[in-house]
Amino acid sequence: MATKKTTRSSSGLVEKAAKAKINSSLSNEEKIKLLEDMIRVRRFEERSLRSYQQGKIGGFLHLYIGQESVATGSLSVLGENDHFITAYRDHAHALLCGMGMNECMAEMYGKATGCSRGKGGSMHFFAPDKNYWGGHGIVAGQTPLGLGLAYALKYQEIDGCAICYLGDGAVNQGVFHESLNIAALWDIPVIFIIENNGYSMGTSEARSSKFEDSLAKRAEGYDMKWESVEAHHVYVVREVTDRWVRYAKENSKPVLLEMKTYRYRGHSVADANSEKYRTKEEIQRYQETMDPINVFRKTLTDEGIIDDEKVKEIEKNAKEEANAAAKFADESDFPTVESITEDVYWEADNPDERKSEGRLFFHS
Ligand SMILES: Cc1ncc(C[n+]2csc(CCOP(=O)(O)OP(=O)(O)O)c2C)c(N)n1
Ligand SMILES: [Mg+2]
Repeated sequence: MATKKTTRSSSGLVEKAAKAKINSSLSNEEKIKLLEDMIRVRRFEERSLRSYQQGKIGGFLHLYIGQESVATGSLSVLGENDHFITAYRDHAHALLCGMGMNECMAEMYGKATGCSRGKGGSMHFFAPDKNYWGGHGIVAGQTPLGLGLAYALKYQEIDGCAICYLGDGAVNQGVFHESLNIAALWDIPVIFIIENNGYSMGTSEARSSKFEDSLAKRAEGYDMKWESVEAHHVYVVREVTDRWVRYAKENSKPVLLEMKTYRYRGHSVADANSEKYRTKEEIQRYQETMDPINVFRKTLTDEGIIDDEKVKEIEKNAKEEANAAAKFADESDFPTVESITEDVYWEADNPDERKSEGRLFFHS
């Protein structure tokens, strides 16, 4: 059975997406909120970069700057029974599902007030109460977990789906293909979204992946639907995600989507070569013509919904909120040495309910 869905490029795409009900039904306030969401994410990350440079944040810091339309658009169409999971480039997803800047910034500072009590850092933001299952450092490690989230929903006969985000570099991992196979074989309502920013760690998509037309086309080998889009405009991301979320839920089927996007910064802030494996001009071209915030700001200006004054106000609030979060993180305490084994194993925290045998820690 043919399951092909062709790659769609940007011409006419935005106009069509704007007319789709999921977007045309938005109020002016809701549209402004989408812009505000993207600006908040960017200002938060810029502030975290400053803290990193000041030596306040250790470990890794992978910035999402340039990709904001993808998480903002796709998460904005999810319902209360829909769950999601991503890799280590996880800050945007956290803020967009309602996590606060304070708990996120404090996590990066390694403080006890952080969302993972300072034990996870930038790559391990979690909020299961908001259906956000992290924040994972092993490339493609989140793909069988995303599959499992959707499996659990199906098993419990809950009308929901799971979105599993992954990078373009993750598509060559064996476990991703195992996940696609089971998802298709067992009709699991999981939507894999490849956030294709063109690069993995120090190498380009073209140098590391063999594909024809689109990375998502690999879904055909699993008799699975797929679609590939230019994802710089938040309306496009919303239209595509909404359509496939409905398909996944109504038919209990998996989907593989590719959202073409771009990251301005290095792979992590430790990547000193981010202008060596690509040209400065390439980065500049994206910033000037496809920046998700500028692109959407222009749309809202053309629609007569927003003016410079309002944007200034949003920018100011976002910066102040991010600065306040850095202050909060700075003033918070580090976790105590005694708490080092807490929040690692559920059974260690709940010894009376423990059912397994053996040692939970090497030295206990
Ligand atoms: C299994 C595994 N192999 C290698 C690494 C090192 N590593 C971290 S990120 C990365 C590149 C992934 O790139 P991509 O999937 O495109 O995601 P992006 O960083 O662009 O968001 C690599 C190789 C890892 N974390 N896990
Ligand atoms: Mg990538």
